[in-house]
Amino acid sequence: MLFLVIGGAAFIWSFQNAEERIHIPVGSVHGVWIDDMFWLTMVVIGIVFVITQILLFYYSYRYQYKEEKRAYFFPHNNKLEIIWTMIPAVVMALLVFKGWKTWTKITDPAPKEAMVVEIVGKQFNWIARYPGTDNALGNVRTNLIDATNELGIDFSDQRSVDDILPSEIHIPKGRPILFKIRSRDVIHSFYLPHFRAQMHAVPGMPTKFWFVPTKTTADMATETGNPDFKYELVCNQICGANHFAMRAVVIVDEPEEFQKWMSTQKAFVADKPELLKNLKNPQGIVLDTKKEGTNKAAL
Ligand SMILES: [Cu+2]
Repeated sequence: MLFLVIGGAAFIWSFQNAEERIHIPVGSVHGVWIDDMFWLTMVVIGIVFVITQILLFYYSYRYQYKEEKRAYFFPHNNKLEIIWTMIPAVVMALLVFKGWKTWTKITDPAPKEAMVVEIVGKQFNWIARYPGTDNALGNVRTNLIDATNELGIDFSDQRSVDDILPSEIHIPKGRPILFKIRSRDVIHSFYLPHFRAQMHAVPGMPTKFWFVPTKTTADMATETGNPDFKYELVCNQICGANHFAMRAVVIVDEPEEFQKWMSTQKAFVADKPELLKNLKNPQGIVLDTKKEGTNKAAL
């Protein structure tokens, strides 16, 4: 019985102690669904766990060995077997079904109006690419990767000309954001705990994840009472010696703030016109550098 009491106390303590880590504030639409499922499962298995543990310890105490006691021979009971097989099977099936429905909804194709951001994991940081005004990301080819062109963007593709590689990752609140995820070297994992979003970044196999952020960084700072609050993008797959430092900050802005930030961002090639020397079909492209006549090679 002592074990039951000590074990029970440790069980409650472990929950209280981990409270802060279990209850991470949520900042996305589907994050609420995930949390609901998590807590539903937790409550169901928690109740079963507590009841079965109490019975387990109680019965082994109550029916411990005593000289004068004789064991009762009880080999089989079909009715009991059916009850304790069927009830857990049905409850589990319902939980799995709910999980499957929710996951299907989360992984549905992104809505057409979704904003696209490409995220590339590499040892040991994340690089973001925005499609620019044409809303289309240019092609990439691994053999084009070098010190300047870290993503191997193919600048013979017209769509790549206005691609932006900002130093910070900003996204607007209330709009679906489709992250197109790639890796340049090994398997990384794109993990945004506050948005309940995780997807592996696999070399040679593009993956994606879309969600709608519901709270700006400032909203979250107010909610958590932490003026320095930051949404984190971390690598959640051990990927090498500096895995622990593979982290970026995601800033969620009000839509107007986001537009303002976006308008200050320059195309990646704006100050690297030499990258455009292989550009095909350059008609219709307006570059800042054009005025200065530095991208003659492209024309
Ligand atoms: Cu990594």
